[in-house]
Amino acid sequence: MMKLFALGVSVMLATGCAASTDGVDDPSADMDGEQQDEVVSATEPLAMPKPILTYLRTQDWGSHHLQWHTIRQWDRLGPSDQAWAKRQGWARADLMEGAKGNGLEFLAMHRVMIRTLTSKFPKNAECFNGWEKPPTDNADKADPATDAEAFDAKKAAAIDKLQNHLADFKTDEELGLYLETTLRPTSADPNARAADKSAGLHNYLHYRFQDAKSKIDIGDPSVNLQNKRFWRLHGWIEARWTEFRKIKNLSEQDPKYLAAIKKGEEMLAPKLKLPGDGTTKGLPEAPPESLRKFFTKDL
Ligand SMILES: [Cu+2]
Repeated sequence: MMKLFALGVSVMLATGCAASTDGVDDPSADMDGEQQDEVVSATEPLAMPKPILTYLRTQDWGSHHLQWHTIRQWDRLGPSDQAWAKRQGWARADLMEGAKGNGLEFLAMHRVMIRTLTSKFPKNAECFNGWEKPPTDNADKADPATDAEAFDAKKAAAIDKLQNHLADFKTDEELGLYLETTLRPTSADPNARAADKSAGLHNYLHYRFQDAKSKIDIGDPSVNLQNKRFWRLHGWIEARWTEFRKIKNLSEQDPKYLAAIKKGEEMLAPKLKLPGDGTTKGLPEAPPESLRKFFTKDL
């Protein structure tokens, strides 16, 4: 235990995306959780700074994030996963992943998370800057892939499009869906896919870096918010969206945009009364493995 503590202190002294004490204002936070954050900090090289881990845990963002994704996969879930979700008090979302409207909500929800965390933890703002460009080399020094196969050529073309041809997209929605997922569900087929195989870079990158050995696996929505690589990916997406809106001269006062941001904010507000004894203990039942292994190759 002493060792873990010492490690925690040495990490605390660093700045930037290393660690900070911003936002630590609740000395009564429960010890179990605190210890859990210390273990993650000390054993996971990609862990976000500890105050952020503590914030994510006490606000139960992991459960919210799992819920966000799960209820948008509803029509594709098997009966036992649906039953589990219902027992957590969850219900099918109006828009499934890949349906028209889900692209903007995907961008907006992640924007709300990034803006919330950077305003609460300004000294760690650089944790959310994101990649200049997603790494495509399997042996990348900072972000080696867990996938043995070389980077998919169609997804590499998507990176070029997103880095250099953003103006080709017409709307936030088109950009969001293209980035997020290959799913394009129809009423007849919840598993229908986009004809354009360069779509879905986001899900592909989650898949490519997933790591079953990690406690903060980027492939597991219930824990991946604790992972720096998650924010490298989503920081990059965020920057691409910002650039797109700049190129198109789109205002943050646009009602459709504002409504999407508001919806994201409402989702994150800790207003959900979770079954059990409050908002900080997570879900009443641990999520099944099938929902924690979320991302597929999506080619
Ligand atoms: Cu993601």
